[in-house]
Amino acid sequence: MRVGIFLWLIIVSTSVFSKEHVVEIYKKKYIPAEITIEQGDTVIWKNIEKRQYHNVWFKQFDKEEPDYFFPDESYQRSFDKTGNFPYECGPHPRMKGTVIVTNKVK
Ligand SMILES: [Cu+2]
Repeated sequence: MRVGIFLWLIIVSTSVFSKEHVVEIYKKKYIPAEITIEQGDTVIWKNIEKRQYHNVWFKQFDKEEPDYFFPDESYQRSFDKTGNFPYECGPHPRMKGTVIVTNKVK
């Protein structure tokens, strides 16, 4: 019984404390290009261009290129494992970024 409550508290607190981070896409750049987050956090990429579409392609996760998203649209992904995760834009391979996922501070 006590263990059940304890586990429930852990689950609730990790979901409350997981954060969302925004990366803007403007003039064919990810801003910021490098972002450090904690395990369980979510990154939201927002396309704030005038008319240019992009995508966010983690080649180690996605064999197929993800769909493009257009101005005022966004794309998001959560990260459960620690590590450095580089990504790029399929149609613009010079656009590159990295998500660094660190251990959750207890
Ligand atoms: Cu692009």
